[in-house]
Amino acid sequence: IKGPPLEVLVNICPQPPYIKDMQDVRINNCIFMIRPFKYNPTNRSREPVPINDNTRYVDTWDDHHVRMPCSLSYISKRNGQVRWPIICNLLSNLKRKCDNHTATVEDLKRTIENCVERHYNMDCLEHLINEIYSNEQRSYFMSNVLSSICTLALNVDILCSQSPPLLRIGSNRSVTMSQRQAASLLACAFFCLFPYRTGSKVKKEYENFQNPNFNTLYQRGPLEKIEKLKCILHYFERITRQMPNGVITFRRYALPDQASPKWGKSTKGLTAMHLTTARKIEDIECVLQVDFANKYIGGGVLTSGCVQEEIRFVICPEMLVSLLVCEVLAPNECIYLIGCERYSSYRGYANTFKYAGDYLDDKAKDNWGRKWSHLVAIDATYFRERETQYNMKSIKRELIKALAGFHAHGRTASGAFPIATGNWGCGAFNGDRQLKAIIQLAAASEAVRPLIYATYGDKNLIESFYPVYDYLIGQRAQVQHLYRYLDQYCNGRLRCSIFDFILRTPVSSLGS
Ligand code: AR6
Repeated sequence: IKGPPLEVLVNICPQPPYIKDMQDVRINNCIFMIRPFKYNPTNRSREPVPINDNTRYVDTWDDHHVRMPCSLSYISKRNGQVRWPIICNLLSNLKRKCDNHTATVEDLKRTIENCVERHYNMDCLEHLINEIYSNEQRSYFMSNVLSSICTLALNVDILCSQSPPLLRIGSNRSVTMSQRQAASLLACAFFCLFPYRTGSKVKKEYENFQNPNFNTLYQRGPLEKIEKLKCILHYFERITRQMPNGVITFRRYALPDQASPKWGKSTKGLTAMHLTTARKIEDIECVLQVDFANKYIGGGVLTSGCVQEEIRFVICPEMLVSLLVCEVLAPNECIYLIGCERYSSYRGYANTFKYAGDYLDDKAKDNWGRKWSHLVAIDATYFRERETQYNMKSIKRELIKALAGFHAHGRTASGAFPIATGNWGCGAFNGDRQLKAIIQLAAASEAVRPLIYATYGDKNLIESFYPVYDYLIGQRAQVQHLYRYLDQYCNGRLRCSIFDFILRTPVSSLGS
């Protein structure tokens, strides 16, 4: 296959993109849970500190912040008492048993149920620890690891020092926290402590949010759930051995109406593109990687889903914090997950997915201390009937969604590092691979960003896409022409693929 070699494109931006120092970011919409921090590669052990580390926990019990289990406003409906001292008591008891090497899975289950005052099925958790783990693994987990998870949850008020903001629809906000803060939030999710997010108790304000608590992951289900749980428990094991000291950011972005291009008039030329079958998106470095997302970020990661998004979130569990803070995505919105570390290796996919041991993530860090890992969550449309994707209303929706995700932020070229995507919307969401390829090529060209297209083993797609790209480049096609191809293809709904339609229709015959 012709085309520029992958390595050349990837090395367009070998350094993490330049970003302003934290104290220079004076935008209200950037919320920091840590004090201004500057990463210094010669002092790698320095760790960011919580924003209010000298004061007591600053609680905000409202519908723009995560309602935290440590809030004094969190009251038991059963007895009218503040819940946090009761939870602390339960977790401290469990921790004591862990430290004495006497804690059992039964103790863990009882602690969770008492903390949340409800009964859960936790067959999957029990099966993994009691039946699958070796004696050595079980005793290490039930003593060292579980004890540390208790400590992290018990100290969430000190470590986080304030309630994280919710990233609500249209808010264009970001939240930046240390990996340690993320770990303490995930420890609370491990014990299912976040209030009003589960089952019949979901508050109206959380209707459009995921449930970040792990109760559904513990519930009995297909075998791959156990493998996902192995990845998440492995994360806790890793951070118990050594707490990572970096920073992560979740950023919500809505493409403004005025930034939506007139696709049919855009004179932007086609972007540079490279196709690869062998590499997975997460293995392509120094790019903006695409998460084939659900509008509820994370999709089925804590239930039974096990495709691209879910796998990514379990091998990089800090991404699960997004379930806690992100409201459902609107059609013109995306979420960036920056700096999340990868902890697990895996093999297989969907029902063959398997945890495959530790993964050491040695990516460079930017000046905020975030790993050079940029993921953008964009949710394609689910087409129950495949036919419904061939109309311009659907296509415009997908173009806007892709452009929101691909949009280059900042004026410098370093904000426009390449995008690594692939069969977005074409697995669980039933899209047409060729149609999505043209849509994503149009959006990346409009955003003026190089494209690396990972076809995930689909050689046919590579062999058919490259000649189409070559044909278009040869005719100096622009974004407007891709748009017209899409329009005429859908209107004619010819009995051929869009690639065949393009190859038999010269750009000059498209009209204006
Ligand atoms: N790298 C590159 N390509 C991949 C990878 C990878 N690591 N993994 C899968 N593919 P899918 P969707 C290819 O079904 O259709 C989730 O539940 C592979 O060809 O994950 O957008 C979300 O939460 C696969 O068939 O994405 C949503 O609910 C194709 O990408 C929903 O699925 C599509 O992957 C999104 O479904």
